[in-house]
Amino acid sequence: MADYSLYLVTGRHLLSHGKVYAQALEEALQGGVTVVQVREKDLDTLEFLEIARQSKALCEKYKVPLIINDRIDIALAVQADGVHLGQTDMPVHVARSLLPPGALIGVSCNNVEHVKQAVHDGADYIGIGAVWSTTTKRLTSPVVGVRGVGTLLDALDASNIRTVAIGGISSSNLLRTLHGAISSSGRRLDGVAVVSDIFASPDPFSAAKRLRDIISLHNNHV
Ligand code: TZP
Ligand code: MG
Repeated sequence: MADYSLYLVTGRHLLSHGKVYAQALEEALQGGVTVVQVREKDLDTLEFLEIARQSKALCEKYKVPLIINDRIDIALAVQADGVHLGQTDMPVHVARSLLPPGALIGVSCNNVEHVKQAVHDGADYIGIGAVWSTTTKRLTSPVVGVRGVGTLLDALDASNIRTVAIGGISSSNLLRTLHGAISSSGRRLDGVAVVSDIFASPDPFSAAKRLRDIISLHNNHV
């Protein structure tokens, strides 16, 4: 079972201070990231493939699952562990039919209908968001908020699908996110997904470690 607790989504365009992609990713992995999703919107196929290959090598080294955003062909080419699909991407059942058995499939959800559909379709996990406002992605629906995340967790009923929240999460609101995002039945998030707090940091190792430490603190108190 994958550990979704600190799920890094990449964003090469956010890299600062002359950092190269592989260096930033390795530092984040050393800091304790538990899943990596390669999400690169402005690359052509050849560049995406190269970034995915570099990511695969590093994820293998640190024994962390690698997820590819959108591109099933790239996921297959680098033998990634799975794909992450948006609401207008390939349907889950089509992705499932193309990927090897046991592949992880995640779906972005921001309302109850999305959540119920993802459960029905047999997705492995959902990304709920945006929980807070963010400048990393141009949002096409209102922010969900922590209470909204709780409502979406309610919609999962007894499903064992995994859950991460995404959008505007940083070390300054992580505890509020983890504490606040709880369903009426007591169901909690399995993790949080972060782009800029790690990838835009001049020190991705420390940024990831800070988040990890907060997650450990929280887990020891619930
Ligand atoms: N999906 C919903 S919000 C978002 C994605 C990919 C971007 C989150 O980025 P950040 O920098 O962690 O706010
Ligand atoms: Mg997509």
